[in-house]
Amino acid sequence: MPDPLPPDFRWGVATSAYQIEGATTADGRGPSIWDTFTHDGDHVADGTTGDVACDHYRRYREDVALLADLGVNAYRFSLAWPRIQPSGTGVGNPDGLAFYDRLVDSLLERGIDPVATLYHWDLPLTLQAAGGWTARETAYRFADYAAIVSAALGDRVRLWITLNEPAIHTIYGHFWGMHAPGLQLFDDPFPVAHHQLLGHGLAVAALRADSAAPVAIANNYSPAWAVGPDGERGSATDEDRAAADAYDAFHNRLYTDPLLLCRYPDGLHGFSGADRLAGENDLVRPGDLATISTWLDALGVNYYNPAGIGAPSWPGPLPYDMRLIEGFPTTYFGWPVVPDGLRDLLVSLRQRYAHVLPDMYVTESGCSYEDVPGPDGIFEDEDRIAYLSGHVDAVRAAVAAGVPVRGYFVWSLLDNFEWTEGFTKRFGLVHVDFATQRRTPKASYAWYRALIRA
Ligand code: IFM
Repeated sequence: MPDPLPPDFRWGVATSAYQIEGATTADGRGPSIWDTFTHDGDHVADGTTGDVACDHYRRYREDVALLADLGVNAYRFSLAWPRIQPSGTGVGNPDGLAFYDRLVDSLLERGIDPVATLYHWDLPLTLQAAGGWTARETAYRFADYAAIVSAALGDRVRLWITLNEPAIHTIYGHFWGMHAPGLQLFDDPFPVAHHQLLGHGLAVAALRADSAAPVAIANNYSPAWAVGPDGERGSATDEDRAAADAYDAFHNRLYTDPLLLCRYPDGLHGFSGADRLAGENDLVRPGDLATISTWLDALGVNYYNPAGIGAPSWPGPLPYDMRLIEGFPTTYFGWPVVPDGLRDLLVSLRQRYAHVLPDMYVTESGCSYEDVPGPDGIFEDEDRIAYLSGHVDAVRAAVAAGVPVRGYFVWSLLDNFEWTEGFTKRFGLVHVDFATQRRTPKASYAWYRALIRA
């Protein structure tokens, strides 16, 4: 059977600035919310920070060589906003911009398309002090930042991603408070969501002022599976299914319907504060939805696993309970491995947004495993190979079913700083010894290289 993937399919890997760069005070970089969050309190499992991480800021040439050897034709990275605007406003910091200039040029020299994400959660601290994403002003500051980046790199970046996973940033960072900035806005998390989406829409226009490259967003999609208390779909009740619909509205549709359908989704009535998304008011102002739904070139899909959802068992702030899904192998994170979930997700996005769905990219797909080296020092990460192989097959199946997927990005090139898990969860195709910064490609790296070559 012929391969359904187009010949110009983008095979890539993805990273983000705070997770790999380190050098958090170098060359005028200002502090971000993740710098203070990791330094204050005990938010991170192993007590670590991203101060050094993979030291990519200084070792980027070595990492670009790894990319070239891997054979990817695209590399998704993020820019640290506080490197570009150390206090979140004003002119661009030349030294910060120069780093990304060098990175982009070295990628292009190796024939690798730079795919640049503007925001992967590292808000400049001064903007947080002014309200962060709870404040409408932050959306406008984000557009200013996008304009600076586009003017500097817009001639060479091949695909822009505005935001990474606004759902996770809202829910983990501003609802449960386990991510920076550590807020618990149980009564009304929706301004955080709305202002990120507004910032996205404003940034799309700002990017296009200086760049002809297509623009996308990378959303986290976690398909909602109604399951019974035993973790089986077969034992789900109508109440569990209603809870799953609420989860889907809150986690998935909230960040896609406004972009592609120019409206907020149904199904949010069980969430405190959601009435503010219905109609125009001091939060959703006239013209906001038109801005948010500014025409998009591509939709980025970050997929890891479906979410098991049941009816709420306690009167908490959410109208659903998270439940374990039974019957599937799990990663070291405990996440169920469900490759077919990716195919089903891509097909369902195609169905829901049939007439408006732009090109799609799987902008993140990956897994953490323990990755113990063999006696020869080789990391035979067969679990990761099986995981990735299944997910690539799922993409092939979706494309064969007519879904316009144009690329697949493995999360991640390197083991890196996994937020509240610190360095305890490894997602890389390349092992990093964080004491020595030695990089050692794992068996999955060789597997991915062979796949791309084939
Ligand atoms: O490491 C994260 C990344 O920053 C965002 N998407 C999920 C990854 C794995 O948890």
